[in-house]
Amino acid sequence: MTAPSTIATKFLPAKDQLGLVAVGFSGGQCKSGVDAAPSALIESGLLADIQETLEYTLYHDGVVHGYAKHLPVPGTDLPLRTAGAKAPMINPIAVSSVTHALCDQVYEHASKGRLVLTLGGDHSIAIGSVAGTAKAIRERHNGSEMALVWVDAHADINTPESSGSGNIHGMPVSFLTGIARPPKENPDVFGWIKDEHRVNPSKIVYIGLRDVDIPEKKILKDHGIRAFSMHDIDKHGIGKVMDMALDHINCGPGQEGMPIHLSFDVDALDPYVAPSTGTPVRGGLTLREGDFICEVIHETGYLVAMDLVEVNPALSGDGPESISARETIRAGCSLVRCALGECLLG
Ligand SMILES: [Mn+2]
Repeated sequence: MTAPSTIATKFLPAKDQLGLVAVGFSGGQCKSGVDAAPSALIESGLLADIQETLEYTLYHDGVVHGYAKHLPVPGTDLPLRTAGAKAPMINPIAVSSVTHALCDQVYEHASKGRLVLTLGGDHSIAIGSVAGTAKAIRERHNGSEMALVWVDAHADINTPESSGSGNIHGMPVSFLTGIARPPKENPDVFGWIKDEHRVNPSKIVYIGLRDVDIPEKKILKDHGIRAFSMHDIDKHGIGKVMDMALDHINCGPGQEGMPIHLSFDVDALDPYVAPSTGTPVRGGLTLREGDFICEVIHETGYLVAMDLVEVNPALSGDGPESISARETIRAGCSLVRCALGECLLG
């Protein structure tokens, strides 16, 4: 048992108003099943915990969105080969239009001062959720930027040109920062992203990286983006890494603080605790390290939005599918509860 959080929020008018968007979308990558995650998370009792134990007022339309009316006619969303690309973008029109619709949904909650929880879906959906939060924060706080904490095994910062797979779930950070622009070959693809939706690369911090493509390493270096890999966590411990991460985004003790969007890919956790995910990488975060990241972000009082993505109940890792999925869903629910204020004592 736990009680509602006692942490005061700095960038939200009330600390107990939560908007939820459930996104059943898998088009940013090629494995089916990740679209079933929101239902699985909800069926396991996540919303009851949020409302009854953590005492949030929940704003949710009761729908796991499939975005049927936003999807292109089957057979028309052809792979988009951009000049110099190794691989064509897969499902470019679908991902662009679904993330645009999600941006509007998240904005709707965030503009009313609600904390927004987006349950994915694959990580391409963060293009919509982060964009919607960033726009609302700018409007509500006199043009203020927000910080983006990206917890992931991967950097997800390929451009359409650098990507080896063409899967857009490996590109969201490049579109959100403007490092990637709408492709000349079809400017409608992510043409809806404007400056008001974007995140400043200097306000991004990565945690948990361990599978970063060579072109992505160059992008991170060229743009001076702060990243804490598993090596850093091994060296300093997760406590010190979180101190350094918050310091970088001006959210440490004595600093002014800024709104934080937490985008948590369940594959940041070690496959031992979260096996049911599309691109597992060994050597990841323990469950406690993942929960700790979420607890620390909650304790700042600056959290304005969270994504939980890439839970895929249809994938089994090395174990029986049902057990793997159940453990991964449990881990995902724990991360969300910690970010929303669950603590071990009190
Ligand atoms: Mn990711």
